[in-house]
Amino acid sequence: MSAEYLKEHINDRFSLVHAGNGDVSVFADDVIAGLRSKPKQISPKYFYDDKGSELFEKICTTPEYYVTRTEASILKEHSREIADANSDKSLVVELGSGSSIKTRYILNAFIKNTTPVTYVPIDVSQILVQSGNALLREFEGLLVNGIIGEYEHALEIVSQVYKQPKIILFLGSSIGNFDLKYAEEFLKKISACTNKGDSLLIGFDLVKDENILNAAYNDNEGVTAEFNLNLIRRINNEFGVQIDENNFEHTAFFNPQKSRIEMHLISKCDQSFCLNGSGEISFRKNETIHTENSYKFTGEMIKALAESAGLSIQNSWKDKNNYFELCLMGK
Ligand code: AVI
Repeated sequence: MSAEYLKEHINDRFSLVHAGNGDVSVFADDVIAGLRSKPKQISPKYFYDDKGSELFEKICTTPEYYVTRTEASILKEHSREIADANSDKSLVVELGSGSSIKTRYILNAFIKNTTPVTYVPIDVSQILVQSGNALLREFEGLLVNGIIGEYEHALEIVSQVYKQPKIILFLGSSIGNFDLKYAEEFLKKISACTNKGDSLLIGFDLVKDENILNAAYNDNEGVTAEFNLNLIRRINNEFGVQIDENNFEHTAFFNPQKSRIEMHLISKCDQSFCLNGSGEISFRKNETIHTENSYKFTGEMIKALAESAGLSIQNSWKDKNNYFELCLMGK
C-alpha cells in the first residue's frame, strides 16, 4: 500500500484506511469554479459532509423516498441466491456504504456460506466508523477493513491490496448521480479493478410515473430540502462566511427529456458574496445552482452501460412494481 494512505488499527477485527483526499482546498476550488460557471453548479459529492450523510440517511426513511426500501426488499428476497452464485468469495467491497443497512442482507447470506467474510466499506464520511462498529457487534464472522475517501482512490487501494475473488456492491442507484458519460467511465474503472470471476452487484432506479419521482425528491417533511440547503451551510463552515440560507430555496423535478431528476437551489433574491478572495459571486433572483442529477434508467440504458464497460449482466431482479432493478454483472 502506498505511503499516502494512513492505516488506522481500531481493533483486531476493524481497520480503517484514510485515502488522504477530499481536503478543504479541493472543495473550495470546486465550489468557486462551480459558482463562476454558467449555469452555476456544485457536484453532488459535496452533499456528504457528516451532517449531509446524516440527512441522507433520514431521506431514506421518508415515506416518499421509495428507493431504499424497494432495493432493500429485493436484497432481502434474493441475497441467498446472490451469495450462492458467489460462494467462492469471502471479500465484499461496497462503494458508498453509508450506514450499511441494506448490506446486512448480503453480509448475512455470505457469512452463512463462509467465515470470516472481509467487508470493505468505502465512504467519504466518518459514518463508516459507527456503522463498522455496529456491524461487528452484529456479525461474529465479520472483519471490517474500511476505506474513508473518494471512490477512485479507494478502488486503486482495493486493486493494490486485495487479490482474492470479490464482489463489489454499488447500491442505491448511486450510479444515477453521475452524468451518463461519467457513469460509463466509472463502470470501466470498476471493471478495471475486477478480475475474471469477480462480480459487481449494482442498483438502478427505473423510469416510472413522474408523480412518484417528483414526490420522492420533495418529501413533505422537508428533509430533502434540508439536505440540499446543507450545501450552503457547508460553504459557510468551510469558507468561514455567512451566506443566508433563507435566501435559497430547494427545488427538484423530473426532466423527461434527460430521464433524470434535477435538484437545484434557487436564489430567492438578487444577492452577492465573496469566497476566499474569489471576487464577487452574484446571483439574480431565480437564478439556480444545479446541485444534483439523479438519472432514472430503462432496461436499454442499463444494458448499454454494462456493454460499454465490457461487463455482462449475469442476473437481475426487480420489485413487484418495477420501480428498481438490481443487476449482477461480471466480465
Ligand atoms: C445517493 N443518491 C442515489 C440519491 C438519489 O436518489 O439520487 C441522493 C438523493 N438526493 C436527493 N434525495 C436522495
